[in-house]
Amino acid sequence: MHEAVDPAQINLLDHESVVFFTGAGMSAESGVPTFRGPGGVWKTYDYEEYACQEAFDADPARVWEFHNYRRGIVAQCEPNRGHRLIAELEGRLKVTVVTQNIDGLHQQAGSTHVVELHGGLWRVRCDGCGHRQEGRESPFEDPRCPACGGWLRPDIVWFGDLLDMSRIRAAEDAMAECDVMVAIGTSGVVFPAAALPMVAKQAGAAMVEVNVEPTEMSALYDVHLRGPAGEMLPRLMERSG
Ligand code: BJW
Ligand code: ZN
Repeated sequence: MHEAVDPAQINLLDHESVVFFTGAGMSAESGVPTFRGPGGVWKTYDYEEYACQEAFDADPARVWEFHNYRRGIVAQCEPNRGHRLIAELEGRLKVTVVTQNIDGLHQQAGSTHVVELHGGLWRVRCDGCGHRQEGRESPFEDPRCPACGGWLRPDIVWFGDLLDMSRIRAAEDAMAECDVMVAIGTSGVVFPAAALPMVAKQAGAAMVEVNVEPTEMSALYDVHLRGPAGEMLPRLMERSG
């Protein structure tokens, strides 16, 4: 059962369960570049050359160079105030983080229920033999599979890759059961991830969008907090008296 929520009075602490659906804007205040907009990754790098299986098959070293550049950036980044507030909420209500980010900063901040829809920057896999490994080497110097000698690829969901079905299900279940769904720092243009919040909406959750600007998905939300995540998130936890 979902209670009716007055958008002006929304306070996460009055609810039992919340899903945070996060995108690149969540980590912007940590120094991780977003994908779209000014300074975005796709402004400098064409994803067709760096973030799809065809690009990797054509020139794995080039694609690895790009991912090593990103490892180098993320290795220097720390969770920000927003990541920490979300992690701290776990002690007070049921919190699930459904993230499109690959930087691992939610987990680093202490969140324990994190669904990584688009994989993880620190994991690699061999599609030849199924070998998987994890580690924070930066750069990752020798992307050859220790088991079969084939190329290891980043365990990231590139364009055209299928998302892991068990992760989609976990995300849908959390969305269907939550009282409040808070989308933070996502442009809402990449599918199927962008469709997941609709599950929460249909199930009657209160819908909150935190973003520095309106997005393709803004109409889905009841409450819009316009500003950086680290500044807006505390407002969702303030006691009004
Ligand atoms: C702040 C802030 C602050 C800033 N505080 N806010 C339906 C229609 C058309 C196409 C498709 C479709 N369904 C599927 C597709 C194809 C494609 C797709 O969606 N394309 C669209 C672009 C149109 N999808 C796929 O290919 C997916 N696979 C799939 O569907 O398989 C089946 C299939 C196979 C073959 C053909 C067709 C279908 C896989 C998608 C994988 C996405 N992967 C990436 C990159 C991984 C590589 C890497 O990282 O190296 O994941 S793309 C990139 O975008 C990354 C992100 O997770 C994802 C989402 O971006 P996000 O997080 O929203 O970031 P931004 O930059 O877009 O937005 C940042 C936001 O933050 C902005 O709104 C700012 O305002 C805000 N902000 N600072 C708060 N401080
Ligand atoms: Zn292998």
